[in-house]
Amino acid sequence: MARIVSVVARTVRVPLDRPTAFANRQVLARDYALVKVRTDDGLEGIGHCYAGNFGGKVVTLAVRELLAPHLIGKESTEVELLWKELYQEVLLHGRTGSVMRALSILDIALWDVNAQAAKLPLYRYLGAATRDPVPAYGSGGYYLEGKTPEMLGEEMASYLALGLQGVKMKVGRLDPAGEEKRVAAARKAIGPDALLLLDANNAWHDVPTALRYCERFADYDPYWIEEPFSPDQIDNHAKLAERININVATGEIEAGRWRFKELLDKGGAAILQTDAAVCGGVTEFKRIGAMADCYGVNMCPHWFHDLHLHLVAALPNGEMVEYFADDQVLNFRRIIDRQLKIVRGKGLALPTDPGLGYSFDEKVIAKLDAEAWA
Ligand code: SMN
Ligand code: MG
Repeated sequence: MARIVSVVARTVRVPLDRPTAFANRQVLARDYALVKVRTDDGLEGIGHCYAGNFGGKVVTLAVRELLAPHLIGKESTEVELLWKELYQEVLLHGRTGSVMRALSILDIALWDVNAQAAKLPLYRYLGAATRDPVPAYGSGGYYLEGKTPEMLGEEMASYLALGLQGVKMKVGRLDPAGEEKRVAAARKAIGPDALLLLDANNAWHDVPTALRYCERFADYDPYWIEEPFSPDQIDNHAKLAERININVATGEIEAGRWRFKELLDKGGAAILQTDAAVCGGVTEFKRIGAMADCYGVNMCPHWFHDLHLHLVAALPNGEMVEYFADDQVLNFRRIIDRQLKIVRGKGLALPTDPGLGYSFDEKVIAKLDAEAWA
C-alpha cells in the first residue's frame, strides 16, 4: 500500500534528424508528454505519450490542471477506482485525443510504480502470458525525397536481418501504380515467406478508392492493411474487410473500450493496434484486449515497443510488438535510459527489471528544451 505524494509533467519536443512523411502527413518533430508519479514509499512510476508535431503541451496541461490534483493523497494500487474517477474528469473535455492521452499516461505511471513496489517486471505483475521472447516486426518504410522502391526494399530486408519476425511499410501517398511498385520491391527484398504489413495512416476516404489500392497489393500477400480510413469510418473498415483477402488492422488513435466494441461488432478489424498511451492506459488496454479475445482478434499494439512489450507478453491474445530499429522514427528512444534486446529469430527479450524497466534520461531531456517538470 502506498500513497501518491507527487505528480509532475513536462513536454519534450524531439526534432527529427530528417523530416519524413506517411500517406497524408509530414513528421517534423515529435512532441512527447511525460509524467512522473511518486509514492510515499519512495518509488517513482513514469508514463509517456506521443502528441504529434506540436501538441505535447495540450496533454501536459490536461495532466497538470485537470487530473494530477485528483491523484494526490490517493492509494496507488486502486487503479480501477482511480481510472473511474479520472474518467469522470475527462468526460467534459475529451474521451479521445489529448485529454484521454493525459489519463492514459497517468494510468501507465500507476502500473509502473505498483509493479516496482511488487518488485516484478510489469508483464509479470500483470500475470505473464509467456516465458518466451515477444515476436516483433520492424517498422518503417516512410517516404523520403529520392527514396526509390529498391532503397525501400533494402530497408525492409535490413529489419529481417536483425532477426525480427516481419516488416511494415507506409502506403497511400502515391497513386495505385506507384504504390504497387513500392510494395512489389518490399516483397521481393524480404522473400515470399516473411510477414509484410502495410500502413495507410487514414489515407482513403471511400471504399472504392481503398479497393483500387488493396486489389493491387493482394498479389504481394500482405498480412494486414492498417488504418485504411479515419477511425470514425467504422462502416468503411467493415465494408473493405468484406471485399478483400487482407486483414484490416486499426486502433492506434482510438480510445475507450466502447468504441473498440463497436469496431469489433461491425467486423471493422481483424487485428487491434490499441496503444496504451492513447486508449486509456494499461487499465483500459487490458479491458480492450480481453474483449478482443472474445471476437478472435489479437493485439498488436501501436509503437512504444518498450511499453507495449509488457502488454503483449501479459495477454493470451498478445501477438506482436511494433519495433523501431533506430532512433530516427521513434526518437523517444533517445530520452530513455535502456534499450530492449532482440533474440534473433524469436523477438524481443523479456525485461527483468521491476516495473516498465526504464526511466527518462534527464540529462538528454534537459538539453532538448527549457521547460521544467511541474
Ligand atoms: C505511427 C503513427 C504515429 C506515430 C508513430 C507511428 C504509425 C505506425 O502509424 O503505426 O507505426
Ligand atoms: Mg500505424
